[in-house]
Amino acid sequence: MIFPEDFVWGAATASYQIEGAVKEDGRGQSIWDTFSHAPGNVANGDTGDVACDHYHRYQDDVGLMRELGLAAYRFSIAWPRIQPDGWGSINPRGLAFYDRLVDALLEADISPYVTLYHWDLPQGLEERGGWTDRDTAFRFADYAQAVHDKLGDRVGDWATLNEPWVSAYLGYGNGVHAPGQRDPAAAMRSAHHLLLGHGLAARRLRDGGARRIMLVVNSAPVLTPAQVNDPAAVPGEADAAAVHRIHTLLTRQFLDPAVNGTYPAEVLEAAERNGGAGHIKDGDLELINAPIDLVGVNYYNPCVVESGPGLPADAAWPGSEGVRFATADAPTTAMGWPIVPDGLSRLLVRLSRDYPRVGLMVTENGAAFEDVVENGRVHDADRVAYLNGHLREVWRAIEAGADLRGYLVWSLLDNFEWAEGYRRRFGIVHVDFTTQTRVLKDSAVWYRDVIARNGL
Ligand code: NCW
Repeated sequence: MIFPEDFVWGAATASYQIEGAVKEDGRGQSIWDTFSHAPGNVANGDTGDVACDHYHRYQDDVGLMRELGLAAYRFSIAWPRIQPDGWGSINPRGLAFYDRLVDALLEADISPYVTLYHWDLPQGLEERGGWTDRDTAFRFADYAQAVHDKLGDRVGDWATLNEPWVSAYLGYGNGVHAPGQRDPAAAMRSAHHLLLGHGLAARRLRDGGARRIMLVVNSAPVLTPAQVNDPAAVPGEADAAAVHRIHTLLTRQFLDPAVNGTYPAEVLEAAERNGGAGHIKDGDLELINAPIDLVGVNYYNPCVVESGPGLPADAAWPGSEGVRFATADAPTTAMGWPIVPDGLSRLLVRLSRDYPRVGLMVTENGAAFEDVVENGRVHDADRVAYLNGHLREVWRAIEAGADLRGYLVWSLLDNFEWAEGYRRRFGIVHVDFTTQTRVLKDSAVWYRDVIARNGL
């Protein structure tokens, strides 16, 4: 299986998950500093204070990327390094770090893919309401422009937000992520303000001459339990309605406004039932609908649902009344996430058909497993099998006509896995968090060969 000649191979990380150095060079506090330091929020009380110490070791880490032959590296910028409180003057020492990183990547012939927001909101903005407050969207656009002004001469590929569904619904809905609020109305408001921030920022990036702009979503095929193992299974009417509803809340809620400038009726209805839709102002959809080039797809597993008559909405899913979240009959990763590789091809083909105006890129795919270091090696056969299985499906999706430009593995390094702390390892490179030693896992060596061959 050989991939198209210009197919982009790479890896991804995020600032709070790898950088550490949380008090250095004028960095302000983020909601994840606050959240991880409050007892009970993160497994083992882990925090991102040190993480992979990438802030100090970025040159060695770029060396690893070069060794693997990556063509692209997707990283995120920590907003509180650039504007410690989230607004006002720019902190040049914070920007300088990313300036050095970009130069090191270009020197290694690796294209930088910059994500502007991967969940580390400045705490100062959270104190003014965070994403529940409309003003945050405008502050985000200012920040995006400041970063583009500095890096835009060397960075062509820009992502505004990573997984706005997660920011809104885990951050403000079920409280599993920072800032830990549990309020469906706040979550729905946040989702809209995240979208508004995306649109406003996308326009500033475009005006500044950005080459490619994308929005990254945690999309997934929504399937009944029967459809997981049998793509041809036809659900009954009630189950089909549950599937449609969750697909709308997970994917259409974000891509319909961003790509087509419309909100699905079900989303507006859900907002009406959860605090009202007054936060959606006239003209917002036009702003959100700023032209983008690509949708970034982070895929890990399908979302499995069926009809659940009389069930209340799940805390992370306002509007999901009458839906039961089910389990897939499939093996799972260490996160407990089911492994369903052909979910990826089903998803990509559908998104390409539903949103023909944009290209697609797999901006994250990968898995956590219980890795063991033996004589300085990590034989992560399960991760190799996961990646191999999913890459086959990427190839199948391209064959089926999906407009897919590249694939980025999550993640380059083992890192701070949010509420799971350091106990869940997604890296293709093992990190010993006591010594900061990096070791290529078997999956990294395997991936290097895939890249070199441009295929499987
Ligand atoms: S937790 C999560 N992740 C992992 C994280 O390390 C990365 O930063 C994220 O972009 C791996 O990839 C993403 N995502 C949250 C998934 C929540 C799924 C909730 C159900 C939706 C169907």
